[in-house]
Amino acid sequence: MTDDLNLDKGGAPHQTTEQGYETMTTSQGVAVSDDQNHLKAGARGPMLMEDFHFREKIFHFDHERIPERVVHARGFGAHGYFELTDDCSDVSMAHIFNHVGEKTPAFVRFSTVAGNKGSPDLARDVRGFAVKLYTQEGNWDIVGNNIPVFFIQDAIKFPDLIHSAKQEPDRGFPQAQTAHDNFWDFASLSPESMNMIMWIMSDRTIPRSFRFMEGFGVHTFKLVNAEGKPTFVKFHWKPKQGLQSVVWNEAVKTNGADPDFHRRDLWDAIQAGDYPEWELGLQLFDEDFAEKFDFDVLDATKIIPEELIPIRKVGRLVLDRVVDNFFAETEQVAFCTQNIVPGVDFTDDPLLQGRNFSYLDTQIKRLGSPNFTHIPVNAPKCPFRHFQQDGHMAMHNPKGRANYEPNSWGTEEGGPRENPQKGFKSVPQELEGPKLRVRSERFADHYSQARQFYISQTEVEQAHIGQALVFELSKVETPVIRTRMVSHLRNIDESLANMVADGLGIELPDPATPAKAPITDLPPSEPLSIVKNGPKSFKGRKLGILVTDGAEASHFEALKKAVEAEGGMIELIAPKVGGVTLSNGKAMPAKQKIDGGPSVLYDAVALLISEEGAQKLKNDAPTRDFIADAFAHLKFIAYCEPAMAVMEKAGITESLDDGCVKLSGDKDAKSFVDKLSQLRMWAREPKVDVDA
Ligand code: HDE
Repeated sequence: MTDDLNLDKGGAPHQTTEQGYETMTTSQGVAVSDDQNHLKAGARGPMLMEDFHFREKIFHFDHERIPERVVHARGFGAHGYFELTDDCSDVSMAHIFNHVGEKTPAFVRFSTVAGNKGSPDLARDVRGFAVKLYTQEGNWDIVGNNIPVFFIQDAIKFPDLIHSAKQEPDRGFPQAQTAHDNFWDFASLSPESMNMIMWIMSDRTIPRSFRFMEGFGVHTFKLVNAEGKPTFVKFHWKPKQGLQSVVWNEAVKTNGADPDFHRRDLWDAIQAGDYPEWELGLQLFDEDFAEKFDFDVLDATKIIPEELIPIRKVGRLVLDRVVDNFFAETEQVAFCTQNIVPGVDFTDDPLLQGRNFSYLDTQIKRLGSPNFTHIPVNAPKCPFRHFQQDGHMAMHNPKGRANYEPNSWGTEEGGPRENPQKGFKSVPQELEGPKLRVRSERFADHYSQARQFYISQTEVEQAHIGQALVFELSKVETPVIRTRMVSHLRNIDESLANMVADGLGIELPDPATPAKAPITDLPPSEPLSIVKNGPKSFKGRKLGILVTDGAEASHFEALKKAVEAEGGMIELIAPKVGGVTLSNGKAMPAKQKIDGGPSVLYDAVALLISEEGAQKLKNDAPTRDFIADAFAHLKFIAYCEPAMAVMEKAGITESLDDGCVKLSGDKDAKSFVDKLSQLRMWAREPKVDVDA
């Protein structure tokens, strides 16, 4: 309850209970005497309607839910700030781009797209990356994703896309996944989605954490400087932590082990003071470049490779505060693409134009009133003044007589007026043309960039794309849809098409007929790969140490020291959550009991098991799974000699490789931790996966 609602705290006669608790009251402020029993006629009699406390409590509960977002329902938000590091007055007059070192408050909400509010975090899905910047000139929302392209080119197709991706309407499943007929039917009938299909089948859609993924504004926007000169821009958020994803089998198991894995990760990191940070990058270009570029810069299914337009890093976004209340902030935050400030402008991207309508409309439906801008998380932090009034739940109610203009009430009483000098102005633009429902010819090449994305990946990543396609299409029940999809892959990469056809056990179909030929061979682009843009250290990552009574204390100390020196964290997993006693008699509490802390929750693992511990655990299924999964998920594993007995039962001792480090001497822990920035032993993959 906020202080201003808790009126007259000091003077209220019923302020505290005899035990010193705050007194519970009704919403009207009347003290409650009994919150355990409703008012009845006799001890076993019926309820009396006059029980206003019961009625108020239950009616409020009945109304707790608001509609979840029609897309991006599951999300997690945090507060932080944006700080400009490079003056951008050459391209934008926005205050936020002109004051190096000034911190602008920000709220960021990460999300999945297709799943409902309660769906698991590790669904294979695009992640939303929506940023609200509370600038001194009004709120600016960059409502982006972790993928720089989109499925469709025109907003009119959005309801179809989303209907096809979400659960099928007759059966109400599957939840939070595209692995079903309707999605692949729509995608295979919409060749414009092919570039996006490559991106979503890559490991980008199974990020290890929100902290380890990029964000993109997707559309081309404009920046406008003080002379009114526009410059085209694409926005990029580059994580300082480096990129990292999980492998599919790990994602599936993480969803079972901890469906809140991503939100917990962000919460824990911020609470621990390990604030995630992204650099804001701008790709800036002019009309000339736009004219010469092979693709239309208004087409949101295309990127501009960083090799063509390098990224100018201009600022940093830091998330340093968790929310006080999930509903008030994360659930009620309302992002709108049309929220821009002077110095920023839209382009005619047909997807962006449609979004500018949709977001305001959806917030009114979801939050129930046009006064959603009065909710603290949505209200600007700069002064605001207008004549919009009344409506449900109006919180900011202007005083005085003037609620219209022009009026004769003078500057004191007459309220606000437009400001031609400082107000937002759209960049003047010549417009002409017939009224048409058409798609520009320049949007017609659907395959060249899909191919470019594919060939920019490492071999491992290419294999994952192939495997993801085989997995998803194997869930499709209608053979013609599978075949149609493979016919598109033939226009992207012949070896990929072969891999997928083989994985599905079907004949290679003829290539689909492209809307525009020929398909161009574009050069590979390094920033498109996750593996090539990984972290430089183990910072922000977690080593899970499976430990038993009697485990060698020196190994534990050495690992802890080496991991913490890298900025990483350790977490103990033990047979009992009460903890263990190490060889030196030191008692260590555990964070997890083994079956509640499977190895999927960690970036790397260590097995500090004593002889006695090994005897107890070697037939324990969760312990075996812990080890076998860590190995199968290509994780680095440190182990001590006695752990070998359990590792053998887990079936990994015959395949040990350089990613498995035995701890014997003093230096072993350090050399193990030195390897951890590689995150995975990719070379192991063919040994643990027949499809790799
Ligand atoms: Fe959204 N999108 N979208 N979208 N979108 C929504 O607004 C929409 C698109 C994105 O954390 C909705 O508040 C249309 C692209 C994010 O609260 C809705 C089109 C991109 C979020 C909506 C698109 C996005 C949304 C549902 C096609 C990446 C979550 C709830 C033209 C650049 C924001 C809501 C949050 C949410 C409409 C396409 C990102 C219905 C019509 C492209 C991150 O308004």
